[in-house]
Amino acid sequence: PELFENEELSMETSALVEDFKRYYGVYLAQDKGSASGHYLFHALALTIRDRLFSRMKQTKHAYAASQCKHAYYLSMEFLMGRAMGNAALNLNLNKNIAEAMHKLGIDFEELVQQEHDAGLGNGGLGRLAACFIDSCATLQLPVTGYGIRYEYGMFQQGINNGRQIEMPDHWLRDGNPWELERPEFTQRVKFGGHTEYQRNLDGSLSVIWVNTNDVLAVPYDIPVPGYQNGTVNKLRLWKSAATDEFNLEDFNAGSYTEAVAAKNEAENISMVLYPNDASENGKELRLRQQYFLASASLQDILDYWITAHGNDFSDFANKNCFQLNDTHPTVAVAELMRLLMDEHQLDWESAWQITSNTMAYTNHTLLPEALERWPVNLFSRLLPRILEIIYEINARFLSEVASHWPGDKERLARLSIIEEGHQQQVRMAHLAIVGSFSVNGVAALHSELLKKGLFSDFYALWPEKFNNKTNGVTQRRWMAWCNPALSSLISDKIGDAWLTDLTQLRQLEPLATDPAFQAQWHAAKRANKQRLSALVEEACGVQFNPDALFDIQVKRIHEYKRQLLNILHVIHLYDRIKRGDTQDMVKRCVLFGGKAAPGYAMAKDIIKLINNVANVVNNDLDVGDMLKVVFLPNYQVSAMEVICPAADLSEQISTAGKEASGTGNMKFMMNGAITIGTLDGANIEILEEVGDENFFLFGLTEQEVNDMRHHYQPREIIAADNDLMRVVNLLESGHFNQFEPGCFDNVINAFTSPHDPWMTVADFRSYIDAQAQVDIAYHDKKRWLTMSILNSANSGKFSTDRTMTEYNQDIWKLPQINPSDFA
Ligand code: DL6
Repeated sequence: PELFENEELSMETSALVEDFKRYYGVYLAQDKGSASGHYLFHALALTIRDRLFSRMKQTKHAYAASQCKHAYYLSMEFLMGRAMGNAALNLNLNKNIAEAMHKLGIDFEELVQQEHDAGLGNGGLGRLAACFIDSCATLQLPVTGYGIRYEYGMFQQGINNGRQIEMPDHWLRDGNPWELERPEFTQRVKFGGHTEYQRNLDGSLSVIWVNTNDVLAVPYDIPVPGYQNGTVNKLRLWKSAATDEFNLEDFNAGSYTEAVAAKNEAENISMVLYPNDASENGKELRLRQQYFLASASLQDILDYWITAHGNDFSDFANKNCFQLNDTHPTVAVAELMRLLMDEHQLDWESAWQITSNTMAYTNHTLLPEALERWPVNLFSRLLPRILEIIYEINARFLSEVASHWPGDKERLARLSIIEEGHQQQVRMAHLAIVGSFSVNGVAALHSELLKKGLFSDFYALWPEKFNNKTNGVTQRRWMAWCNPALSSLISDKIGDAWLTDLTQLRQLEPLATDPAFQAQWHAAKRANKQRLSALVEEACGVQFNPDALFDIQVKRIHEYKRQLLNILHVIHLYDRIKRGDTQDMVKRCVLFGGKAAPGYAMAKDIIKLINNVANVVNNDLDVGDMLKVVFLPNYQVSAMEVICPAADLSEQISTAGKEASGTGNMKFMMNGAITIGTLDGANIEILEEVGDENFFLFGLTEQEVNDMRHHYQPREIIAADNDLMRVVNLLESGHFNQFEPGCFDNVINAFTSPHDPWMTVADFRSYIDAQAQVDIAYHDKKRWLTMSILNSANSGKFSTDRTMTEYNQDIWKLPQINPSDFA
């Protein structure tokens, strides 16, 4: 229905209305009366998309006209979430769209909810990539993202009898209105076969890689809008496809169907995202995906170069830079060498000069189980030419090491790209460091630990390569879009410059104790808590009281992140309530969310434990609303958009030295949650920014963790701590698993073992004490509100605008390009 017929609409709004009607009625062929959410969403998405693509074209022309340097962010994951709200905000069309939809009797906010999350990532690393490209577009930096267009993203998580179940996420089933297929830029990626020498006309030898099984890489472009600045950058995602060449032998032998079926192998490459965030799984398909991404992207970039410069690569390294998001795309080092030498006839030295001056590597983890190694025999079967090049890179590198440390055989073995052993392996991190001019960690502590520990030999050799780039998040999505209540309050007080300069939030500091401002802050927070309560009630059937403390831990489920420590605290609170010891205790609603890797049994047991404890606590009449606990299923980007604005307490409780940075910690801080955390990852920098009195610090330091490891006796600690003893007794008595005896034995054995790497028991007492301090602080509403405002006010450092500015100043060195200067 066209309501408000007489209302005067702006030109922009009228144009939106007209475009929407055309898409809905003509392109999608829908009738007025049959409004379905699906078609309404698509009609609006296409309307917005037109505006994105026209700016994307202008941006591309500006980059081409300026002949500027360009950076490429190569990542196996881009965890984009939903696009519509962000696009509307960044195009400055929020109000117009809401008006246009209102005119048509449609609720814009409801339409936004129709969108399926683009879950092309596991967690922090993938979401970081999404925040990075948002900030690059906002800073008007010529940066393109390259990734894989997985048919199935991160699995959908269900909970059945307390246990995680995984369901496929066919996010493309209803179509993706934000992408544009670009078949004209299709690339060919080689696999298998063998290499041969070929004599050139000038008598020199070159290598050819023959008899390969090729796969096509078809690009799909997704617009990445900057914040209200006319720039729209590009994310190019590759889909794999079979070549049309049938295996002729099969075909002629009458095996037509087998020949056609071979298509599957090609199409499988981009079929599914591997759902492991902190462990490598060594599957051949994963290596195929990595090479597919690296090869297709580099060929695309070289084609673009050649269009403008022919085969003259002399200026290539001055005009291009590749940022490798962890080791996942690191095979790009060898692939660029191959393309330059085998396809474009450069000699080794020239190709190496270019490669080692254009590649930059970011490390995201110290966990040994996440460090990628590939068996040499797999490489030799799948990528024989690439293995030859890696061997040559290694030989030259080791001779440099040998001249630096003459006679030091052990160091040679430690540094080698090839790990010896009963099965030789390619160490991808070593390839990345050798091939890159920059190596960075993602928080100050993490970068220090890389230099001191994991990469200390490399640091001794090339100290100048190492640097730190503390992570961030984009405040456009993680405040402006997801927390309109707080954002408009802030903008009313200090203006809206914080949207592109988050340090402006510091102006809130003097207001932190202002009673009127505190009241408004509280009202915004409470409305957000009500919104989250509705979500929790719908998903879990549990009522959260918006006046209770919202205590939240959402992130991947992993032992090092210690959801276990949190649930032990919950059991402790439950035990206190049952004993009538509720002095100084505040009402708490504890929310957990996150996915476990499907093969990670312990993480899945921890989910089960959380659900069983929740079940007991929530149904105990003695507990009432003193304590509520939920495990929110299927945690994803769009869920975090409701969760982080509503949090009071942010749980960042990893074992010190294990969390590289964390980025959820930053989202919570920005939105006024107070952190309870260890001295780990970026928590340390959060603490520095906000000060001791506005942070609940607990736990061993990284050094203390390592010292204690040698004489760790958790059973003795338990015996000496009455509260902990009671918690463990409750667990061991089967109180939370009366009908499933023994089902938590593995969990109990793990955290009570002297070999527990995560040292949960060691930090229990200081965690419980810090939580008691939380209760005291929350009792004092004014104090809590002051802390909350100061957290937000001091979160300026944690914008990816700052992070990207640092990458650009220290690594990429790109100019800022404003498309309107080239119009
Ligand atoms: O840098 C982004 C993110 C960090 O914030 C997390 O602390 C870290 O655990 C995560 N790393 C991974 C590991 N993946 N690999 N390899 O996801 O990166």
